[in-house]
Amino acid sequence: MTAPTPAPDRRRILSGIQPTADSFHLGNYLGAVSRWVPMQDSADAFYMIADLHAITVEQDPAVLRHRTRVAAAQLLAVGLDPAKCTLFVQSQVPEHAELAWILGCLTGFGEAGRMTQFKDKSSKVGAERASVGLFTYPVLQAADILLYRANAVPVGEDQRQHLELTRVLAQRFNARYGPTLTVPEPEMVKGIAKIFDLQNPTAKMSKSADSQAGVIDLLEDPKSLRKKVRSAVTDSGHEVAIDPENKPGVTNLLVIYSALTGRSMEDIAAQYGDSGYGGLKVDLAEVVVEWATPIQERTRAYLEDPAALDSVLAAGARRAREVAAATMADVRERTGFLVGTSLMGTA
Ligand code: ATP
Ligand code: LTN
Repeated sequence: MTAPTPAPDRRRILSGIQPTADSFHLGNYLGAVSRWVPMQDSADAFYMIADLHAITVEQDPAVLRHRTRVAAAQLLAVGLDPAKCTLFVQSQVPEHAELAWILGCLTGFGEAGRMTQFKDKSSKVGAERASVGLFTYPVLQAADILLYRANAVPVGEDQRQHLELTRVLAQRFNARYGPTLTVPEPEMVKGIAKIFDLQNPTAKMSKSADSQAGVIDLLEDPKSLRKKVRSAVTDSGHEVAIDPENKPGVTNLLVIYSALTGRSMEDIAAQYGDSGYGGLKVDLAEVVVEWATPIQERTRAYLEDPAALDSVLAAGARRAREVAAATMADVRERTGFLVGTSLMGTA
């Protein structure tokens, strides 16, 4: 397999997703991974399966290994092309953990404690059961980004605070040790659709929702997909219209319909008009099944040959390590560690 050869003037981007579910859901797809596909043509793109982040909460090793492969298979199935981008698994690049340690030593305790994702997640499990890894999660995320000297990080609004910390840590490192790390631009991907739960259309679709009845999984069987879409909670009245305030359920269905077909929401709303919600739901169910089916088939095909899948990931890790190792060589030297091949073994 040929490694992607980036043009020297192409900007570098990095993004990641955790392998923490048996399938991506529609929110992950529309809000994150589907956006990655066109960017592999316009940027030198690094896409990472964040398995180190996945162990910040309780986990099962066999499940993690399986989910890591399922995540990779889905990413390839939705259109990531290893000839165009670098797709890799975080733990296969040991430099992530090493840089995270160094950055952790530059992070204030209070600074880390102000991260809202940590506050949310630790309050769910309780302070005693929340791990130090969960606390330093954003520092590891900063390492992910800074190792590759990424210029931009395409993520949704929910990651803004982590990106801001990344910028602060890069600036702090550079101020203390000399210019070394690239400060990434806080590029929130505009218009990233926030997809809401089909049963509770004011809450975001999430794998950690109490009930999965309103969560559409990419790898779900067609019968269940149809049932979930057809039984989506809609609003009072019967007119199909774009109205996030008063008709959040119907509007969410229009957002999904539009995103999966490329048709405008206005056009779809006009088609169904006052013929009631039923027709919209029946048709959207078919749109969802048609979207999921080919991706499921490709995902299954990748999973049938784990050795081939692993070798795609190994090639991605080799390419990622080349870049990461170069950054770490600079970082080690700047930080004041003894450097030189005789001391570093064969790495
Ligand atoms: P949790 O809610 O348990 O934290 P999640 O289901 O939101 O998990 P993440 O792994 O946190 O999934 O998110 C992966 C990516 O998918 C992130 O970039 C996030 O912005 C995006 N994403 C998640 N849910 C949605 C959603 N409902 N709409 C749009 N984007 C989403
Ligand atoms: N925290 C991110 C996943 C993630 C990431 C990254 C995203 C880990 N490392 C580096 C962008 C860049 C999430 O939960 N969406």
